[in-house]
Amino acid sequence: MADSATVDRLLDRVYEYRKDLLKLCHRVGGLHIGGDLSCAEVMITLFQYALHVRPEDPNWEDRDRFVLSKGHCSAALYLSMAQRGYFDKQELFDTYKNGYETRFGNHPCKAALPCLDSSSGSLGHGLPIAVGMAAAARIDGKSHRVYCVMGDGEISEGSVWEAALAAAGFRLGNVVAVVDRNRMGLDGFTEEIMPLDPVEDKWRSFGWRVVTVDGHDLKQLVDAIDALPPAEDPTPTVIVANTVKGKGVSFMENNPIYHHIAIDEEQLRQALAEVDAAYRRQKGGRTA
Ligand SMILES: Cc1ncc(C[n+]2csc(CCOP(=O)(O)OP(=O)(O)O)c2C)c(N)n1
Repeated sequence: MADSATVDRLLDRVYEYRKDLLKLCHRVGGLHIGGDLSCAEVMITLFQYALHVRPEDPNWEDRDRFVLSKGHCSAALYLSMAQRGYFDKQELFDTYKNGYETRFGNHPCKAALPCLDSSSGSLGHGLPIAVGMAAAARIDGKSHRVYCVMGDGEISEGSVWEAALAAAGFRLGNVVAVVDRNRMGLDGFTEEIMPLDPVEDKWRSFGWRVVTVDGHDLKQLVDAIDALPPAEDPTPTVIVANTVKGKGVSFMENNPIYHHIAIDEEQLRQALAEVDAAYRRQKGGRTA
């Protein structure tokens, strides 16, 4: 069971993440802000609680692996990694570019940033990569886990389901997938574009263990991590995290315009004020 000190620590990290994300979006002239905001609690729980890694030794061979399959949300990854100590946040703010000229491009590139476990950006490839890593761990007799975060629009890619089949078929309980179930893709709602419900039944029928959580509830996320079976288990796990695209900023929530966009000074001010107020409410609620 998640203890309140852990949840409180993660809450502070999520607050910092949301503020940094909004400032970065304003500064660099556009991010995939909606999907970066929806996966905030998922990313912070993974990077601040779940992942056994050594940022000072990023190639440590027994580390857990992490693949951000929804690679368009690179800012989510960079900010989570900066908080964990992989690199300096200031460098990210100074050099992030919509391109590949820096270590911090708008899709993660391992050639530019070797501390990543994988490049990503072309949707539908992250889970196949993660399954390959997990199969390699089995062959090498290693007991680390491989985590993979996907978008829900993304899972309409056929390659996701080939990988799902393989993970169960090869008995890879060392795979933990998280679906950021914000119910939106690039320009609309998943259930109108390519219906996924009942999404849990689909994963179950592919032989996966399925856990459904409120993806903005840190306690539920921590409990889901704590309840993972040992990596040696034969059954892969998927955590379906029900989230809201644009979470935390009223004018962004469930609004397809905010899939990828820049924000001006006034929008930044309003967004930061809302994030601030929500944080104070949550903190007050926790200490009352
Ligand atoms: C193979 C592929 N097709 C199309 C795109 C363009 N694209 C970028 S983001 C996106 C929508 C993704 O939706 P979802 O997976 O739900 O991500 P989220 O809503 O969490 O941002 C699309 C279609 C892509 N990156 N890769």
